[in-house]
Amino acid sequence: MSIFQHTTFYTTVNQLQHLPPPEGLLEIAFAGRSNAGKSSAINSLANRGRLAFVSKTPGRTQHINFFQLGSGRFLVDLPGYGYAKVPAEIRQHWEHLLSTYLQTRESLYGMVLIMDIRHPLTPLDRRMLDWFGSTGKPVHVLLTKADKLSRQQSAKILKNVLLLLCETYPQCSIQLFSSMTGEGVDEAAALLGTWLGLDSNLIQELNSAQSRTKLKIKNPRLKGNKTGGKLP
Ligand SMILES: Nc1nc2c(ncn2[C@@H]2O[C@H](COP(=O)(O)OP(=O)(O)OP(=O)(O)O)[C@@H](O)[C@H]2O)c(=O)[nH]1
Ligand SMILES: [Mg+2]
Repeated sequence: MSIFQHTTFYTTVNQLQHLPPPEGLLEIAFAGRSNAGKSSAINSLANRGRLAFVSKTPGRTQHINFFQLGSGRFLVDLPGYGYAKVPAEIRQHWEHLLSTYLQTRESLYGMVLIMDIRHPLTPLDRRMLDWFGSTGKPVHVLLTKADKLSRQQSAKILKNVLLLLCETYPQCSIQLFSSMTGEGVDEAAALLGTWLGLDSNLIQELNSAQSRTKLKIKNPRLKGNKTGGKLP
């Protein structure tokens, strides 16, 4: 079972002042070019088809979306960058939102940078690494859509990108990933689990808290709920 199995949608934010207060929270942000596969990666980690909104049309995630795991831990889906058809005004707003969030958010533990394996390390990806690199926080790169290339091609790109990253961003790690085939999902989940301090005891706690909630929802007529079907 995925350790992110019980992730649920929490909130969506389009203004810095609406971010949840950071005290006591721990977050991992998913950044990357529009259409690279950020929302799909969150869904794969949570082992859920439709948690984060996925679309063939680039630019679909336009807000900062928070998905909660429980115990103040969150996966955060960021708006994609590099989508040419976005009006300049909105693009500037996103840039400000993203750069400020990535550089100043106290509860942000690390960033998952999603790159389509066929277009790795674009100038905007490097800019993102520059913004975030200054924080000294860890970055984990997922080379997504690995299913689109042969094993040999994927391995070659992985090696090249790793070499380039090592030179400039020593706090980076990298792996192959595919939301389509599930390649690399367990590996990524294990690393991100350690970032969030999800040891086996805590995972068990989160799972049983979730089962209790499910039980409540499945039995709306349980003691204390006289109105029946209406859920909290
Ligand atoms: N073949 C393949 N397709 C993928 C993979 N991951 C995502 N896709 C497809 O790529 C498209 C974009 O995926 P999203 O997850 O919506 O991408 P995003 O980065 O969240 O995009 P924005 O929200 O626009 O920034 C969708 O059609 C997905 O089905 C993958 O690993 N393999
Ligand atoms: Mg998205």
